[in-house]
Amino acid sequence: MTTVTSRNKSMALLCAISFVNLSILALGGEVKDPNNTSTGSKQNRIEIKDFAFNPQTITVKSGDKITWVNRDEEPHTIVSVEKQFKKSSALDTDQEFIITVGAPGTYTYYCSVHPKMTGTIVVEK
Ligand SMILES: [Cu+2]
Repeated sequence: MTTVTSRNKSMALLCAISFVNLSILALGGEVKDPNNTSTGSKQNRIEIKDFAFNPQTITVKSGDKITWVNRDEEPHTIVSVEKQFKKSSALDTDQEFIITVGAPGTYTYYCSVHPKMTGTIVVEK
């Protein structure tokens, strides 16, 4: 009887371990998802660091997404000169702002808190 009980305990432990492993795998999948967009468009990321947009000029295709992430301790905004997209709110540290680009063309944007910070978006067909 004792053998059966300990075997049951081992099985229960194995199940628990498998469950934990599955949870980790599921989490890993979620983290990877933003880099593997279902549309097949590549990830276009602009980092805001030391009061500059990096890269300052980005070339994307119409329909692509662009993500800005603020790596500064200061708040920054993203404002389109040509009103290509709606102005972002003030981004806190590590906060992101995402747009989907539309018509082809060359667009400029700046940070309304620090207007000397500018960037260019080139949208190809
Ligand atoms: Cu700024």
